[in-house]
Amino acid sequence: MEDIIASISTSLSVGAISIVRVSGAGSVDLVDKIFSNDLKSKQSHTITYGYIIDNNEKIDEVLVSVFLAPKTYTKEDIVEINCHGGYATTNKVLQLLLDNGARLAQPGEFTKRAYLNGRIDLLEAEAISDLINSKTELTRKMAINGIEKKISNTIRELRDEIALILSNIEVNIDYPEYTDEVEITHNLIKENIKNFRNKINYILKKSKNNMLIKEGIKVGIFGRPNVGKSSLLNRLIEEDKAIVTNIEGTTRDIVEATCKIDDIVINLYDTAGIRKTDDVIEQIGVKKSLDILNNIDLAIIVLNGNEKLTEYDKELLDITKDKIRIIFINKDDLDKKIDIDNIDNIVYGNTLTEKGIDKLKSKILKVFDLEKITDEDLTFLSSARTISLLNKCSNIIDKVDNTITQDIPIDMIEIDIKEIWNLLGEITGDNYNDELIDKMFENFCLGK
Ligand SMILES: Nc1nc2c(ncn2[C@@H]2O[C@H](COP(=O)(O)OP(=O)(O)OP(=O)(O)O)[C@@H](O)[C@H]2O)c(=O)[nH]1
Ligand SMILES: [Mg+2]
Repeated sequence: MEDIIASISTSLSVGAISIVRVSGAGSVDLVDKIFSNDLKSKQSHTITYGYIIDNNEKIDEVLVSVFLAPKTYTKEDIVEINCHGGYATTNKVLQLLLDNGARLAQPGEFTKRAYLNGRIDLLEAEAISDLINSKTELTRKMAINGIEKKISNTIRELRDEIALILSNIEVNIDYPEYTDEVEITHNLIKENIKNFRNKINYILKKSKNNMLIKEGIKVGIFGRPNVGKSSLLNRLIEEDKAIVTNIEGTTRDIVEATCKIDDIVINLYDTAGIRKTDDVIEQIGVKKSLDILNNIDLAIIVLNGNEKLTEYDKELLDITKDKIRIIFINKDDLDKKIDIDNIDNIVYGNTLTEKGIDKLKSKILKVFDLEKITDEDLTFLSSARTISLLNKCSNIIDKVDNTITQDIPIDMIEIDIKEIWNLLGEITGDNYNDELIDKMFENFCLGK
């Protein structure tokens, strides 16, 4: 039998109320030992008023909720003590529970039990953590969709489709003597795999977008010295954070800042102007700029519209040609001297009058297809763990689709299809290994 766990579920600070939560068979008896009133006779989902007592000393005046298994958060008996907020009282109540036989819960252990006891799946568990951590309306909506099983349902539907394909393959293998049957199922499997491939790639694209919404879009600002990178950062965040001067090489270290565009968090990185330099500090800055180029979702390349393209500009355009990027041609308040065409995603503007800044903001959302986000858009995966599993599924199904069009015997793809079934099961947590579960719940907050 599982032991009884206890933890402070509210954040430990001075406040009106703190909640200390206890879960496991025997929780009611345990709390009863330190409570002034009788708890054992209480019905499930009721609240009782009384005192927490330690050797006849009144510790706190509290309200105690009793929730009996199985209709509880963990599917076990749960008792919640609503005590007065603050360090001394809350810690004392917790200490008394530990002295009387409870064990201090690990981070996320209540939710882990909810999962292991079959009340929620791993996607719902992740959504609970996301809801607690959400900082915008969009991420809150996404998380509540997860708790409502919308994301789990999407993945389970995929898994059902794979099960159907698998059973058709097995029919095909088991009855090869019925050639008609083989022909029919072979075509059917081909068609099913095509549909599945389209669906999984659509879900993957939407999921990657959800991850951007959840984590924020990482945007690096690059360009040679003095083109106006720091000025642009300041305009985007509407604050004079980065130092701006007319001296080339002003920015040496990466300047990080955040802003929001339509409730989507944008993590900005202003970088040192890229050029060859003898200045050692600036050299390090230039190296950092190039390093960060590999760790961002979007590059904004700033060019000076008042000058002809230089070798450095051309080099930067070349090294970023395969990246998702927007070219911001700055200083269009001055005469236009730049000669650039045949390049996508150009925005003209200047940081003095802020012309083009709104256009740039819309473009940032547009390149990721995030201009109009519907409620349906927020019903996909959003964590690195699940997206990497879905990515694997997508790679396998691409391979299978290519194989099957070459009329290779159908049993050759059975192993691959089974692998997809397993991977989808890992996403929901229907398949799991202990190490993964331990790792996942470690990141939860205490008391959840
Ligand atoms: N006319 C005009 N001047 C600008 C504009 N944007 C920036 N500047 C000026 O250009 C100079 C350089 O601006 P910064 O923002 O420091 O340029 P930077 O690209 O960050 O430069 P480094 O940090 O040295 O790489 C400053 O004197 C700015 O006032 C603009 O849109 N129009
Ligand atoms: Mg700068």
